[in-house]
Amino acid sequence: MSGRLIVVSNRVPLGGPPQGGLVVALHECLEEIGGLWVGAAGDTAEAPSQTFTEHDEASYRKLTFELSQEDYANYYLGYANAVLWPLCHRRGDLIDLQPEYHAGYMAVNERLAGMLAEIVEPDDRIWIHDYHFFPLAHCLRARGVKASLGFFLHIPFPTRTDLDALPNRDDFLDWIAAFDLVGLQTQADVASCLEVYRAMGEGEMLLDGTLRHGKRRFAVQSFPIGIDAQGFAETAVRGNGREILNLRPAEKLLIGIDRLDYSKGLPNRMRAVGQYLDERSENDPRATFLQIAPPTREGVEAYDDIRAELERISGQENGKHSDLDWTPIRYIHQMVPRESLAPILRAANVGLVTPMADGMNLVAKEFVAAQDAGDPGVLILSRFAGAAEQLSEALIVNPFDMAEMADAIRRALAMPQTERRQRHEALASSVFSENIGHWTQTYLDAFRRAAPSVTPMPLS
Ligand code: ADQ
Repeated sequence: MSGRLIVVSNRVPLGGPPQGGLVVALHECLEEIGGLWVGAAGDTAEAPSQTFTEHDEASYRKLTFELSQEDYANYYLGYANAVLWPLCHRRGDLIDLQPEYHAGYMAVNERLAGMLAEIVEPDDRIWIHDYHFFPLAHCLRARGVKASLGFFLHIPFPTRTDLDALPNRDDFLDWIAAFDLVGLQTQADVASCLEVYRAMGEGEMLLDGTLRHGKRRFAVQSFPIGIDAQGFAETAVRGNGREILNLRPAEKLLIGIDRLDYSKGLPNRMRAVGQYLDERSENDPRATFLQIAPPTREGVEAYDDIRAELERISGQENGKHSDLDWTPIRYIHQMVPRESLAPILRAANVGLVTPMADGMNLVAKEFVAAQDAGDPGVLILSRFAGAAEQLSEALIVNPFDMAEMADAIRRALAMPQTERRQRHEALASSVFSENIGHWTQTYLDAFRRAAPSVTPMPLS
């Protein structure tokens, strides 16, 4: 690849070895081909500088930009997480439109574009990640930047109806069209994107598979993100999940691991477990449901609400079903190190991944990678997780339907080993082959192909 690769993401991993599949994959990629990683600094600053701070801790360059308290409130918590996040996760009812949010979001994107324009060279490739930076390519183009601009959206692409809730929805079409390659998680996301341009823009699909919007031509493709399956599987066998959790010999384990977020479907999941417990017979083995959900984005009202709601539901269900020596729902609010998380996933008989909307959902893939192939657990997966496009051998459920989910729990706990093995084999073959390395490779290959033919070109 000619030129440098510049990765832009909300955060740059600093201080110590990177953690987590995506961060490690991008880090390894930059180590191999060289380049820069740009993202917001961890702390806010009183008066944000107009230049990057360089961190000398890798073979490639890490650059951070500063956010003020106000930027953090308006750009990050506000527009990104109280407008765009609910919009893309089909929760129009939670969108909190405040003029200062939009202004703050644009100001940060404009400032970052100005700073990038100072350092970018024409043959560089800038790979921009996620909804924090929807307008960044457009802002860069306005500053005359000629470099190839790629995007990857980790969350669902909004549908035409979702976008109707955005006051500046026509700008959104111009923002996306300013990239050369738009990477989305699933085929369904690609279909939403094409439909948005067909219906709302003057867009048309060209014969080479690219999309035209006004004078811009750009490629849209799905690149389902994967995990470091091998690494996760190795971590899973290094510990004993049953011992970590202090489970009794016959006790079954149902597991849920999610950031505490309304998109993850936690209240319905807990209610479905409650319904399963309601209908469970005395002779069935005890199945304990462990939900690990560390709070995120504290300060956004909807996140405080979901926390309170879950505490209420788990309290109610435990009140109804606990025994002197058994609490059927264990609900933990912490981050758990991967050295414990992977063995806990391996110890689970059932993995509950039931989001109401999710770009991909890596926990579904981690659950599969962690299993013992000879005696695997069963994955219950929402049809609204992007991962359901690849993981069709899971028990696919509708997260709005508590009875169906309760039934899937029953079925999973009773599933014979042969069926569990067959299903696991199909799931594992996808998770281990379409891993995170495959994802970076296919994206960068497409970026290399897309860029020369899709550089800004006026169509007469
Ligand atoms: P997230 O919404 O954060 O990611 P997800 O894909 O599930 O969701 O990734 C979460 C990661 O955090 C997983 O690796 C998981 O193991 C880890 N994690 C969750 N709870 C944890 C805990 N208590 N302790 C430790 N680790 C925990 C966004 C999109 C997703 C998309 C990813 C990647 O919303 O749909 O899959 O980006 O593109």
